[in-house]
Amino acid sequence: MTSKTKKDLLDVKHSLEIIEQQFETFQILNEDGQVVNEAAMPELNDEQLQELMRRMVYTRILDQRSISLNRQGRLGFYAPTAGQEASQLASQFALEKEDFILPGYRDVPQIIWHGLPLYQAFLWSRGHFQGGQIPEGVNVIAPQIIIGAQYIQAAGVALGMKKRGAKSVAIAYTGDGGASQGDFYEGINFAGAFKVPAIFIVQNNRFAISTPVEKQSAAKTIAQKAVAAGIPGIQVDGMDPLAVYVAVRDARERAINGEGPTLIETLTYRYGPHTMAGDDPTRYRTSDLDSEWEKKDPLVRFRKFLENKGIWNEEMENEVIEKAKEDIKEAIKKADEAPKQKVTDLMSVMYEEMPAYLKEQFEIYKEKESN
Ligand SMILES: Cc1ncc(C[n+]2csc(CCOP(=O)(O)OP(=O)(O)O)c2C)c(N)n1
Ligand SMILES: [Mg+2]
Repeated sequence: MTSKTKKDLLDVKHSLEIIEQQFETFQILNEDGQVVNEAAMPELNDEQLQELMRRMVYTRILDQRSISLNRQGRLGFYAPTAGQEASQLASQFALEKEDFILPGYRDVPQIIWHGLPLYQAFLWSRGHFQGGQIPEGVNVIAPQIIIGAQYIQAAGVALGMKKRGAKSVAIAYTGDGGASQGDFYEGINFAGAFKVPAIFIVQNNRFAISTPVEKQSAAKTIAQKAVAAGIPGIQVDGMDPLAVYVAVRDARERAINGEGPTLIETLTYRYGPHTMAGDDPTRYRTSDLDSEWEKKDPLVRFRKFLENKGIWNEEMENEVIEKAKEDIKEAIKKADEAPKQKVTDLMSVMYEEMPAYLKEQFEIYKEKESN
């Protein structure tokens, strides 16, 4: 037996380095749309691959239209999504309808593709209560504004699923900034301890508003934070839809098989501002960094991949673009038709049983509103 010297035992820096080296970025499609990891290719047929592309193209248009609707004053809160399509849509694509999504404010596309009608997403943006009334059978909650809070809620939802013996998962999304929050650690720790079927996604778009990820944490990767919780963690090329899909599909399988939660860090980038509330990305990002990431664009690389396979062309893409524009026009019209929101609406949808002090106020507002 070789006995370790005191120096070896205390070489904690080396131990950290060994852990960090384990977290290499998982990729299947490179920037040119070439398969660089054949062994990891998912079993998706042509129709499924086309559907994933359709969703990404559609969502890019939705982003462009939402920005312009916001500028016209026809939408309220909006957090741009362009650049993050692979990270958002390929992860949702790996889910089943019975899975439950707990999104952050930038994750509206995932809940739309999980079944939330578009006009309700627009109403949510306007702060209208009907935007938060999720239809029966659509397993999502309204996007969380409190950074990281949905991680704790996801651990709870997943615990509920486990207790019921359901074959489904809870999936929560946050950002790199979210991974610096207490709720992040509590959520993954609890989920690990109770071995619940949860998937925790961190979309690392390199910035929490203006704060670069290097200033948020000394950790080399966010994926390695899984080690402290005793759960698997993986860092994925978040601009590669196939890699994101496989990572989430695998995590889902483990969760369903009773093997507990997974933390997935997707390396991605938001092309636009943090939100439409007025931040100016040129104050905290260089144009060099922007163009470095634009070269990794998920739509460009997936389009190349599909075109090389002969299953995508300009006509198909234009069809999706037209459909998106039409849907958006209709949805915004429907959102406009929603009744003007009253204070009493907010009160009556909040509680099943209204507390006495609110009942009093409710009567006062009802009186006011009837005038
Ligand atoms: C608990 C809490 N603290 C601060 C804020 C203000 N805030 C809103 S967005 C944001 C940055 C979050 O960045 P990140 O998690 O990286 O997500 P991204 O916006 O990049 O998708 C902050 C600090 C908040 N909403 N909640
Ligand atoms: Mg971020």
